[in-house]
Parts: sequence; structure tokens; C-alpha cells
Amino acid sequence: MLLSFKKQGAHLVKASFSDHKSLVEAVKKVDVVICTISGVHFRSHNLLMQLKLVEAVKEAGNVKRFLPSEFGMDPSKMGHALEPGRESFDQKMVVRKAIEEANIPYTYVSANCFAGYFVGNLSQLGTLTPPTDTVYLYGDGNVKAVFMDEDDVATYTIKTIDDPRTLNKTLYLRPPENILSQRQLVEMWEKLSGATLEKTSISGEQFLASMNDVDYATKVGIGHFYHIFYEGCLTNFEIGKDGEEASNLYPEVKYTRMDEYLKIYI
Ligand code: GO6
Repeated sequence: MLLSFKKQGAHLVKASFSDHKSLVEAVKKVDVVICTISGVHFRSHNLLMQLKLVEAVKEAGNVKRFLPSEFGMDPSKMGHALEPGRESFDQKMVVRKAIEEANIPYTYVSANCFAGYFVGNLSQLGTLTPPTDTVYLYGDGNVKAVFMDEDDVATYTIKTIDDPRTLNKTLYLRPPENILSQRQLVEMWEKLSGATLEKTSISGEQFLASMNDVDYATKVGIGHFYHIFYEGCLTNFEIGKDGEEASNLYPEVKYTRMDEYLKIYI
């Protein structure tokens, strides 16, 4: 992946999290730092590494904008989140605190549901492709979520890095046509594929009870899906004065609609 970036003209710089000086030197070469370190694959190290990066950015002193690795739900709205999924929100808040205490200029990107994890599978857990017979609906399936093509997340992220309107703010990706309920997503797929799926509703209690007897990653997933599809945590608040909405700031971006995105699964 890194070499493919190089092919497209990116200048790769070597640095190591176990070598503070090398991090500072790397950071000194750039105006903007966008951190995309995974919380899934490096769960135990994500916090430590991001704090080391914040430390390097602070010492380097030249960075005009820092974007920590967030790109999901807004962690500042997840203080009530269920264990064990809440860990990543708590850690993101620790990183935010370090950034703000160091007076580093920042933008937080709340990208909501990456399509690869939430759309191709019609938001079914444990699979990444559409179900063929039965689709499980969370409750009545009518709670609104926000679905984003990952390339559009990148496009909006790059737009924001030198935009004074997003300095020290959260950029929420909520393009109006991608604010959809799970039921609307399923209907899009049925229309596209010509298939009719049997719909089985799962109650919130039933869904939470399924957290017993599953592996750690699934427990995390169940908690997150619960907040998104039962509670509506992505859409149950208005964007306040500390936030901006991406499609509103950048109307020129032709974001991918989810019926278009779903075509690859036919
Ligand atoms: C994505 C997932 C999909 C989990 C967020 C288990 C943090 C966020 C929308 O890593 O747990 O099957 O905001 O079996 O702030 C994972 C998590 C989704 C992907 C949710 C996420 C979303 C993390 C699964 C599964 C498709």
C-alpha cells in the first residue's frame, strides 16, 4: 500500500515510534499530520502511539493542523458507551485532551459508518457481503445512520486540512442523501439486485444478550452497532458551534450514494 502511494508521487519518510527523534524529524518536514493508525489492529498500542505522535508534533512546533485517528462516531458523545466497545472512545478522548493541552491546531473528523463495514453486508455483523435469504433488522430498522464511501472520507479529510472554517473543530460527514435507516439500505439493495429478503427484527434486549459467548471483536461490534442502530447515536444530535458538516462546507464534492456503492456486490 505504501509503495502504491509512492508510485502516485508520495514522498515516503522513515520514522519509528520507538525513536522519538526520528518522529520529530519526520513531523518537521510537513505542514499537516493526519494520523490513521488503526484502533482495531493495534488496540493496545494505538493510544500510546498517538500520544507519542502528539508529543513529537508539540516538540516540532511547525504543524499547522493535526488530525488524530478518529473517523467514526464522535467520541465526545459516547461517554455512556457500553464495555468493551467504549475503550476506543475513551482513548480518543485522551488523545484529544493531549492535543488541546499542547495547543496544537486540530480538526477531528467524525466519518460515521465506513461502507466496507456497514453497507455491503446491509449492516449484518460478521460478514462483508449481502445476505441472500434473511436480513436481520435492528428493531424496526428505522433509526437513521450515516454511511460513507471510504474514498469520500479521504476527499473530505483532505479538503479540511487548510480550511480555517474547520480549525479546532469537528468535521461531521453527514451528506443528506447518505443519512439512511437500515431499512432504506435493505430496500436499495432489493431494488438493485431484484432479490426480496426475509426480514427478521431483533429487539434491543435480544441483540445485547448476544454479547455473551462471542469473541472480543464481536462484543465490541455488538456494542457499537447497538449505539448506532437502536440509540441512533450518529444522528440524534444537532451539529453545534464546535462542528461543521462536510457536504455543507464542500458542496462541490460529488459524494457516492449508497445505491451506487452497492452495485459492486451484484
Ligand atoms: C467499526 C464491525 C463489523 C465489527 C465506528 C465486527 C469505531 C467507530 C461508526 O472494525 O465495532 O462485521 O463508528 O463482525 O467509532 C467494526 C467497528 C465494525 C469494524 C465497529 C467502528 C465504527 C469503530 C463486523 C464485525 C461486518
